[in-house]
Amino acid sequence: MSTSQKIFTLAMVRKTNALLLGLKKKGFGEGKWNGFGGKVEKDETISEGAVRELEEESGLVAKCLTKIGILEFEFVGDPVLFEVHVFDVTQYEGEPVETEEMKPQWFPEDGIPYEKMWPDDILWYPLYLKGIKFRGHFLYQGYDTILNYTLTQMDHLPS
Ligand code: 8DG
Repeated sequence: MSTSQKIFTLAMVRKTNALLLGLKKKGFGEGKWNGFGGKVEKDETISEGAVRELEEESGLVAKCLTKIGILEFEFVGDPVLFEVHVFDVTQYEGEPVETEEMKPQWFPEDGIPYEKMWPDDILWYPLYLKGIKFRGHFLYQGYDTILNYTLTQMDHLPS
C-alpha cells in the first residue's frame, strides 16, 4: 500500500518524425535516455513545473503543452507512489543545450533507443507517437523489472 505520493512531470519535445531525448547524467534514472522533467514544487501547478523543468534541463522554453499521459509507478518495498504527468511539446523557443543534468539529442521516431530507457517506455511510446492519450500503472522490482502493469487509452485526462 502506498502511503505517500510524489508528483513529477515529463516533457516530450517533438518535431516532424523526430523526438528530443536527454541522456540523464546524474541522479534517478542516470545513464538512461528520457524526456525532460522532475518534481513539481509546492508553489507551482503541474504545467508550470513541466515548463520550468524543461527549461532547466534542456534550455528550451515551451510555448504549447498538451497533457498526453499519466503514469504511476510503485517500487516493491517503497511506500511512495510516483505519479508522472506526461506532456507533448510541439512549440518551443530556443535550441537544446547540454545542461548539468541532461545531454540532449534528436532521435528519429523509428530509432528510439529503448534498450537504454526505462523499461515502461517501449510500452507507452507507441500510443504517444500515434497521438493516443493514456494512463498507466507499473509495479517495478528494482529499476529493471516490471512485475505487472496496466495501460489504458483515455479520451480525456484530468489536469
Ligand atoms: P532532483 O533535481 O531532486 O535530482 O530531481 P528532479 O530533477 O526534480 O527529478 P528527477 O528525479 O530528475 O525526476 C525523474 C524524472 O524521470 C521525471 O521526469 C519523471 C521521470 N520518470 C520516472 N520514472 C520514469 C519512467 O519509468 N519512464 C520515464 N520515461 N520517465 C520516468 O520517474
